[in-house]
Amino acid sequence: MSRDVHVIDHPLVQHKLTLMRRKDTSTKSFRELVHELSALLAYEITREMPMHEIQIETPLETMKSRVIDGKKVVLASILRAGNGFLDGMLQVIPGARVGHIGLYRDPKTLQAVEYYFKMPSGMEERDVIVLDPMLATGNSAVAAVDRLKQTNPRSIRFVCLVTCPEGLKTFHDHHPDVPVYTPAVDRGLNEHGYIVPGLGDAGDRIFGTK
Ligand code: U5P
Repeated sequence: MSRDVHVIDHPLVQHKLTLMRRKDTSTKSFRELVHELSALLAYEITREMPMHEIQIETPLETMKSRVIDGKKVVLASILRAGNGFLDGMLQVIPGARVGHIGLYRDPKTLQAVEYYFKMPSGMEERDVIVLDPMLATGNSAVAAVDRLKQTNPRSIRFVCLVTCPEGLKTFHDHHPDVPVYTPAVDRGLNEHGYIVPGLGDAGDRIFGTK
């Protein structure tokens, strides 16, 4: 197994992922499930965020109480499937900023090609959570994080729904410092670069485009 991989084994997460994997799950259900699941993932991923104490006043006394450090978190969505994570995560981290990274996968070479990149200002003081439901060959994730690192964020985490050993290896060969959070590490990739058993094309399933 690759370096920094956090497998999120919570029963609610695993149950919802099982429902999403089924081929007879409708677009409507799939979208609802990705929404519910992403809120749970956001909760797990933010578990170790740095905090500091501030002084506040309750109706009875002053006290010191903890808040999250630094500027607002950035949710960096790899278009288009990453957008499926946004609503659920924003429910848990409502103040988060949202960045977009447009990449498509060349069907022949399976290499990621960038067509859009927009992040908030002040990245040096921000923690970034990169969103893509499937870390498959890892090429998109590597390209997205390569590009993100040019903005010098304070930290980067990567979150997906399903990944595989090949994708994790490629990703961590390039970015050993970026932890991956995932509910599932599947068997591998097929000849078209799809994760097996997987759940199919995440973008098509979220947006109903197949
Ligand atoms: N992808 C899927 N399902 C798979 C494999 C890949 O939807 O089983 C899509 C995802 O949308 C993701 C991209 O954005 O391909 C990741 O590809 P890769 O660069 O990791 O191979």
